[in-house]
Amino acid sequence: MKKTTKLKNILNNKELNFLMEAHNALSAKIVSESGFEGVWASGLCMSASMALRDNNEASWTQILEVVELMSDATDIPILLDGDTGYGNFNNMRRLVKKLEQRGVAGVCIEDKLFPKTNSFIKGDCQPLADIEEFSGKIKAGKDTQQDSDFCIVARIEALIAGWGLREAIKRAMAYKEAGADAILIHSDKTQPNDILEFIKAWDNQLPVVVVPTKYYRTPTEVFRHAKVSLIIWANHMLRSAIVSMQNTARFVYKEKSVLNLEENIAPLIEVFRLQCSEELQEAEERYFSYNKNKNSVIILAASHGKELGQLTHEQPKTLININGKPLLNRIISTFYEFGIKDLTVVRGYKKEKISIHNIKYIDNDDYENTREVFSLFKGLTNIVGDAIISYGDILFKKYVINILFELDGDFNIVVDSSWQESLNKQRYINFVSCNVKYRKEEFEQKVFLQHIGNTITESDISGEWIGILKLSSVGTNIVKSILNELSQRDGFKSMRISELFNELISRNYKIHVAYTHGAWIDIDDIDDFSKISSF
Ligand code: SPV
Ligand code: MG
Repeated sequence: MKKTTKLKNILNNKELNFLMEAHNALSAKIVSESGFEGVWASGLCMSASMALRDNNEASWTQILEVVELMSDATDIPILLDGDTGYGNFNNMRRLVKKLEQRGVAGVCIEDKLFPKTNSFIKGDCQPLADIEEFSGKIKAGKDTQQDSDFCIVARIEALIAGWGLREAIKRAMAYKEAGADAILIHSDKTQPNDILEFIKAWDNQLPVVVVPTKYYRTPTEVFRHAKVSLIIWANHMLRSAIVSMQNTARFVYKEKSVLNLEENIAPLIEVFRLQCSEELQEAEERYFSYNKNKNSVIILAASHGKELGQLTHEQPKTLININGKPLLNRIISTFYEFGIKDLTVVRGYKKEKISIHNIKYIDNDDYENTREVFSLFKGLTNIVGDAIISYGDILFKKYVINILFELDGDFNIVVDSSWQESLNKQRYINFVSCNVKYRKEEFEQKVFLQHIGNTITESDISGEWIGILKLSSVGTNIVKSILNELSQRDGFKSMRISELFNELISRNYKIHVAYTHGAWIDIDDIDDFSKISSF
């Protein structure tokens, strides 16, 4: 049901109904959760919450922004205390238009002059609006509304201003004639007698709304019996918040600690609940691929990189400067772009030089006598789910990670089909042979690793492993248990990752391969720097 229809029903049904005051979206939500059928957006309380006076010191657009947020936060109708309509009939037209746009169900306007003063401050000195002028304002509002259920409540201040019952009835008749949906009859007396007299004389020609702020001792039954349509508790959320905040501030100021306060205030979890934080988390699962990426990354960066001579005297190879940015930072940035935040760097040589914020570190202090498998063994210690393992001395394009993600095996690697360039290099090259060589026409076929090493005959070479491996959580567990087993054997410290792959193959595990054609470089010697400009 539309909020406007709900408010119209509240005013017109035969029962006594209740609105509770709210002054911002949070209090409106709390009102709604407590079971109230509607919210009174109190002018007094909204301005007080801005530490402003109830004298139209807050601009009408500031009020509009508050009620818009209140409306966003709730499903129950909001009746805005629209003061005098913030001006003449023309201002009223604009107000109604804007309130409808923002999902506010109705507005109450009072027959005083702009700028108004709160009715409980020298109420009897306040001038009333001219009946004709105020009736025109009501009519202008009614003519403006697009939704026929939007309600305009006419508030009569005649009793407050000391003009008496006769004037109040006269005004009620005129406002009814102008199209008002209900009459709010206000009083600042501590007894409800004048209100009850009005109700009797008025005889429900339009629904009656009362605000028992001053005559609060009157039992609710009295109003029910008098056939009042709606009671507004006009300021009680704000007043209770004031006492609570004052107590908290005084207590903490005195104690210089929040220890003994904690159990008397809302837990943070309640704050998050009121903000619907959980809904955002669910939405992120649905819409935000950034958060779906649960991979951990291990970057193997323990090696010295002696081949680079001067460049690695003072820093590990992974920190060499590539176009103004250290190699390791470049690798990390690429993974960040995929939303992967859980990164572990295995450090070794000059480990103290590597300290990047938000990165986990594991140290392989035996880096002089060990190879990558040993670093991987250490790096995997705290990893439980999917993992990507990358060498710390390679530079690759984002595309490489994209194609790695397309593979869904337990063990997945990227192989460069343009391996010829590496053929005559003097260092160890991870040549691979696969079940299918890279050919565009066989794009669809699944590719698996058959063997990896630097002794494969040229005609059998399918490409070169680029130093990136992706494990599923199952794959992670398998690698961890195999490494545990192998760590007991001699030669474990000098084991290469290529040997680990061959071990997996010998145990009948399938290593899935994605081909790239370039898009990476291995920083192994000074020559490699010549290719860097393309990255
Ligand atoms: C308000 O809540 O702002 C009201 C009611 O207008 S009263 O303060 O009683 O005027
Ligand atoms: Mg008010």
